[in-house]
Amino acid sequence: MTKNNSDLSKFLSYVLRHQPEAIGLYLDNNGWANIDSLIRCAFKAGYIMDADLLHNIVANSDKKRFTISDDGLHIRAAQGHSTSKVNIHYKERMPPDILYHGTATRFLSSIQEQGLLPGKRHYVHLSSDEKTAIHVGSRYGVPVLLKIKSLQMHEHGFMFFQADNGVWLTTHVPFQFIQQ
Ligand code: HQG
Repeated sequence: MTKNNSDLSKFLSYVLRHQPEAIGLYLDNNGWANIDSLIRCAFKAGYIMDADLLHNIVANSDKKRFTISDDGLHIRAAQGHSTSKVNIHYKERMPPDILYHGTATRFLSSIQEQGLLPGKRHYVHLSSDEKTAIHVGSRYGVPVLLKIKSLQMHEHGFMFFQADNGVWLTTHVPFQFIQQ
């Protein structure tokens, strides 16, 4: 079956964020894969792409999920990792007053008890716009928008990072910093 760009993008998310070993791909500590190696490993797994197609997928990713290195030789997922092979050194940044997190109503009671936790991923993902957050939440059920008092968290010593694509990351949001 031929794979379209959306299939290839999902495949890239899978190997660059979660299971590089599924295709024998090496990711360095900062999440970078050599593009030639990726093309070779993908081919063996039945995903046919060349460097041009890869660049095309990266350029057209709605959420700018992937980054190509300045020298053009490497690619990585901007955020969303769960693999223990990767520990990206993100830039620490001062967050805006409020950031948003979209979740599903069925998670609310647990979030009330534990705050926001990263789950399988390395970080809790936050966005600066409401629309993106609602869309993210709708993947898991009836969406609900949470407003996070991010600047206040920062003033309390919580660290915030920003991925290449602008997504905000932090390790835990205690419930007290979610606006009621
Ligand atoms: C929820 C997508 C119960 C959390 C998006 C979320 C994002 C809790 C789910 C990126 C909880 C985890 C990440 C708690 C958090 N109890 N549930 N204490 N704390 N949750 O997929 O944020 O399209 O790992 O609210 O755009 O949904 O893939 O995280 O609903 O940037 O490129 O547990 O993935 O990007 O789900 O999404 P996820 P997320 P892509």
